[in-house]
Amino acid sequence: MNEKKLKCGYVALIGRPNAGKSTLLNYLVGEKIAAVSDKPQTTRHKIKGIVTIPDKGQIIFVDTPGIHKPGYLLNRRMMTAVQDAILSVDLIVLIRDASVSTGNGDRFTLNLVKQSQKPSILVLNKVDKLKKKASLLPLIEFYAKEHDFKEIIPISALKGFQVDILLNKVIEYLPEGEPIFDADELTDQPLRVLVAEIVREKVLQMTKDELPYVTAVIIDRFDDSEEKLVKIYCAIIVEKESQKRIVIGKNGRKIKEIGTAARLEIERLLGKHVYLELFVKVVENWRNLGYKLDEIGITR
Ligand SMILES: Nc1nc2c(ncn2[C@@H]2O[C@H](COP(=O)(O)OP(=O)(O)OP(=O)(O)O)[C@@H](O)[C@H]2O)c(=O)[nH]1
Ligand SMILES: [Mg+2]
Repeated sequence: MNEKKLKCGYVALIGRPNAGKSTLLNYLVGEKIAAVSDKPQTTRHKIKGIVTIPDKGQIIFVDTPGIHKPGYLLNRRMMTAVQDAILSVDLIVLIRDASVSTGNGDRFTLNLVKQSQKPSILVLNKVDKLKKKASLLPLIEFYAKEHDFKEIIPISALKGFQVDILLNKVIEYLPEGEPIFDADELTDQPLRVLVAEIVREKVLQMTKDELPYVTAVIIDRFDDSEEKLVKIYCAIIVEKESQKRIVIGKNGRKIKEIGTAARLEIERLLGKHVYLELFVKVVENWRNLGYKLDEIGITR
């Protein structure tokens, strides 16, 4: 018997805010498990996405918050999550938005990868946005000179372009091992967290300016005691009365819109009818309150 050994390992998805890490995670897993928005700093904690490939092995991807300069305690905890992920994985996938120019944040991010001394793959994302594919060349040259990446792979996480190539390369660099999770397990996120993140994503997608940064979501009650209907009571936290008014909107129109979009997605997730009650609560300065962050699930 000359059977090939199975591979299994952890892979961190790291990069600047908005690079497309969570979009890639969702594509890889084939389900929406991470919130995505066009606002930076969408992801606030580590999210595992599990991909099991029959006869080949299992890859546990760890989506992380986008790397930025932390101001509040919230942001410091987000950056601790990135460091934790880097330390605990077998392979790092650095995701770079190839449609924007290189800045100090990109250099800082690259340095984290270098310092980790872990094998790493560079993914150049959003190639669907590039008018000329040749514009990738200077970027490839820059990164190849800076660091010994195992692979440099252009992809589109949104369209799925070359994601299969990435997946095949990732598994090559993992250690041999038996799967850790069952093949039907897709994430480590409990249902309540998935639900809270759906609501937060809708707030992010449907509001602008400072709202995304100051919004958190807490599930106060999750009642699935009835066979066909799940009742969910959910608090949207903001920092000021003025922000509360924006989330509620004129005649409550905005919060109704957010609630409907969130409910439809939660119903798809749970496969049941959902009664979703949203209310907006002001908690001054919650981003600097350790106990609030613990309650929200951004622990350290
Ligand atoms: N055109 C295009 N847009 C993309 C692609 N990948 C992601 N996006 C968009 O980029 C934005 C940010 O995507 P996210 O997946 O939330 O980015 P992220 O890296 O997880 O961001 P943070 O969680 O804030 O660190 C969203 O509007 C996505 O739809 C891509 O391949 N092509
Ligand atoms: Mg994200």
